[in-house]
Amino acid sequence: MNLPSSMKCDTRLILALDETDGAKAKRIADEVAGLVDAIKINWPLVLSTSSQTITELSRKAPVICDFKVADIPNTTRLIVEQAVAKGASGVIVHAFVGSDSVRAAVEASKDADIFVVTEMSHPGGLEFTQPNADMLAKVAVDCGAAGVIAPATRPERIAHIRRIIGGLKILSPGVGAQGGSASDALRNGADYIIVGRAIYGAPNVRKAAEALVDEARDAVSHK
Ligand code: NUP
Repeated sequence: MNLPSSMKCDTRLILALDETDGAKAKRIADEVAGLVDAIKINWPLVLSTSSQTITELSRKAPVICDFKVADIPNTTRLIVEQAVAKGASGVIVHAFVGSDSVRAAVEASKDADIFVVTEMSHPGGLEFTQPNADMLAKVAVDCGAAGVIAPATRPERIAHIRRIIGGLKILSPGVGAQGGSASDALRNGADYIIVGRAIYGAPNVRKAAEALVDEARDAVSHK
């Protein structure tokens, strides 16, 4: 069993840095560093630069690797070990592959956090992930994950998943470009909002992040 997440929870904002221009990605990370609790990176940035980006960004903010690992336990362990060795504070994994793989991720993560995808935020998330979200959330609990990913596009589903996972963290993507609202996600039980295009695609990146931090602060104080 892992210890509870040690991720800071100051602004409740996690930047999804899916910018594929490496230099631009670093500039954006510098601009928002003090405004985010973590930076989440995904395959687009890692593939367009290198895994060294994990290390470089981890000097600016805690890095969550959204690798959505979905593999046998041994391969899962190897991926999580490599991400953590590069400086990741968290790794996102799928649970539909089975609890043995999620358990392998948690064991390999040491002090880092494992976050399990439950219901996905896009329309296709209704096809397979929504009907199985309860089971996926339960795997997160049973395997000692630090938290789950749940959709800001369907805030009522965040509240539902909260009832299954108790005190685990909820990280919620889908705010902005996918149509979800930061306030609704947080009021329905998300601990963090994950926001990508609405920040890195904004004309003024810092202002966009600040507006979300303000909205999050209000939402949490009026919960
Ligand atoms: O269900 C999920 N939805 C989702 O958008 C699970 C995710 N991990 N994500 C990720 O969150 C997605 O891959 C992207 O990196 C980010 C959302 O970005 P944006 O829609 O705010 O630009």
